[in-house]
Amino acid sequence: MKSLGNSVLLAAALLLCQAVAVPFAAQEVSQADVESGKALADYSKTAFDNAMKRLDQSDSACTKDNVKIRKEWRNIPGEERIAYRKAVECLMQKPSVFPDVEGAKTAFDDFAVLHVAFTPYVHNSATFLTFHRYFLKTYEQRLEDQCGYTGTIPYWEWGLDCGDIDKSPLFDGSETSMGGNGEYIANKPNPMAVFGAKPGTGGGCIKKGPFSNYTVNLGPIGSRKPLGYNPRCIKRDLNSDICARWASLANTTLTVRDGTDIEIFQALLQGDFRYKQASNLGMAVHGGGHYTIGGDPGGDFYFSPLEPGFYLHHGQIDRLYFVWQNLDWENRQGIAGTGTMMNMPASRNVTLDDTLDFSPMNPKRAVKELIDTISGPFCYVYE
Ligand SMILES: *[C@@H]1O[C@H](CO)[C@@H](O)[C@H](O)[C@H]1NC(C)=O
Ligand SMILES: *[C@@H]1O[C@H](CO)[C@@H](O)[C@H](O)[C@H]1NC(C)=O
Ligand SMILES: *[C@@H]1O[C@H](CO)[C@@H](O)[C@H](O)[C@H]1NC(C)=O
Ligand SMILES: [Cu+2]
Repeated sequence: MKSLGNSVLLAAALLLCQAVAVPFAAQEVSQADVESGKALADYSKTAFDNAMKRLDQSDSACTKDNVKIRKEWRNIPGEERIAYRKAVECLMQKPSVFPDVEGAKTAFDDFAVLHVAFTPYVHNSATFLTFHRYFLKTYEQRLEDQCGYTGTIPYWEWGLDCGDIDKSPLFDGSETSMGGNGEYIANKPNPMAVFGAKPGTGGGCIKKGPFSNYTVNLGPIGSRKPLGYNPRCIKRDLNSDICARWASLANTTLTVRDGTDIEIFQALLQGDFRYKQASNLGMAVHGGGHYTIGGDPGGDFYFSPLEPGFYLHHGQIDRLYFVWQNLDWENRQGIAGTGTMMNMPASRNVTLDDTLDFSPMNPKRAVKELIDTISGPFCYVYE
């Protein structure tokens, strides 16, 4: 129960905060701290602390005691990484909920079906961040409910691996990784040459270690029947050049720092060339992370959720959204944009009351329920 006295105190506290708060954009960071990742780590820490403070003050079911903490892959002990990988392998053995989709054989495949249906509406549009946030949550829930997984979805700080992606703890092929590179293929097509990128160091099937026995069932988008049953090996084409030029620590830091509002932030993340601030970013960090993995289905705009690394890459996108929001929570709960990719075909602005319908995989949710990671269907923060 709130007394008048408390309200007055609260008002005084708010006034005090306003008096001392420095507008976020005015904070200076040195070039050295941008490049080393220190500035990003500082943003991350501040956002975490701010979210925890909000948890202290909130009366929702999500509390400091039950909030889940999503972590970077290399900050997770080896046995927990193996548990995560095994839960994903388990999901690949569970039945699909889409009996009418010929190529959907497993509960893992279902995520591609969902993503493909939404792809033209949830990239370079108002719901890019909220859709993928709910998508990851749905995946995490499946791992828990169907495979007894007790951890959280990890994320992948791309910039830590741009020096040599083949040695990444995420993709080094060891038991504690999400599988290694594909076999080296010389003279393969290089779709990212349009961005000036060098070819990757793999390109063929993953021949040994985790996921070498995984069969990709659906896609690719260019096939005669993308949702048909098209079994094949998983291919990867790890690419340090793409990582260093589009997904470095500096690239990531500046995306967070220079995102003055949601419209610009999401444009910077995706290299949305309709905005002058993003017009020189090429594929930007979102594309950079995707094409650092590359291959099939990793490099497929529609079917990339069939690449197990997808969820760690998008974990990072969601983490950056969390960090950006919680650096200035009061001003960062909005959305911007329309309901179609690059507004083609032209459509109306999406509102917070519009919904994303994940049925039969998860209930329909209003966009406004998907803004905050510590309320509504969510209860997690990023460390
Ligand atoms: C892949 O399957 C073969 C044959 O069933 C098996 O011998 C091998 O250990 C499996 N490899 C992995 C990494 O699971
Ligand atoms: C990404 O960062 C690197 C340095 O880490 C820089 O050379 C490159 O220009 C940046 N790329 C973009 C698109 O800003
Ligand atoms: C749609 O949103 C943009 C800003 O994101 C705004 O400038 C424009 O006026 C809005 N259009 C309508 C019809 O509300
Ligand atoms: Cu997507």
